[in-house]
Amino acid sequence: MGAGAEKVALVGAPVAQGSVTPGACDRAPETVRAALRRMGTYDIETGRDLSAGIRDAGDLDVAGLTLSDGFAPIRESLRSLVRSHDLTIMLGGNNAVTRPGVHALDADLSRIGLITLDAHFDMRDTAEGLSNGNPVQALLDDGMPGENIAQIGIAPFANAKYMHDAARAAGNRIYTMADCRRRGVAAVMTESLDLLAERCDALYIDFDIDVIERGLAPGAPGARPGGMTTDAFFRAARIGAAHPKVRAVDLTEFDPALDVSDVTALIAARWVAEILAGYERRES
Ligand SMILES: [Mn+2]
Repeated sequence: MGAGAEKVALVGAPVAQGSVTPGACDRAPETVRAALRRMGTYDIETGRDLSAGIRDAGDLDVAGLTLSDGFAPIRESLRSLVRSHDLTIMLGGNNAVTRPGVHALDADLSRIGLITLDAHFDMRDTAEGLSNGNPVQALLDDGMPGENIAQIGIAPFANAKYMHDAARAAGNRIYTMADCRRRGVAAVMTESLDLLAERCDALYIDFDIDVIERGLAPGAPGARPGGMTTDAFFRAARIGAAHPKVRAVDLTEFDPALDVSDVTALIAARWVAEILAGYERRES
């Protein structure tokens, strides 16, 4: 996409190990890059061409590693990108990449905020081992305060009660999909950013693509009917990336092997464009 100063970094984290349902999320970065080549740069909403350059740092060499062994390499690589860029975009990979991604912002998690757009709490019991089903629980175990976490788009009949109880007990701010529909995703996103920015020095946003309505995102194996519209997902991306405290974002759980007619690949590519458009709002 656009040329210019490289204030935004992009990196692939092709992690498929540790998925509760095995799949091919490790193919997402290459698939999203191919879809990005089909995207224009002119944003008719703003009348501007995207001008922020992206430094593509390639893919991390983590595909063959367990989640435990991949933790430090992802954290360290992300950390160096975060230090040298205003905003770093990580393409998963499954949702397990979010834990090392958050750690990359600061060793002290007490001043880091996390917003998830996800149908799931991702709070499966970590005693059963790390998986793409428990990065949020793992972060709480790591010492992240629940008050620093906002979870947007949680779906009914897709999470166990013990996860809901644990999220509430930890102090996570929870917005169900019904909350999103009633209030609008944009309002919920803005409220989450404002609340977390008050308590935190830097913010991380995890966009699990399974928050989107399943009928609209066939390449999201965890998606369910009744999910977020694609339009709302894009709007949330643009609003999130515009916030100056947001230092890293990820897109997870896209399995290209399940995609139909490149629908989900094109959602992921448009998400990258929306992140850039949001980032450019910071400067104007
Ligand atoms: Mn997830």
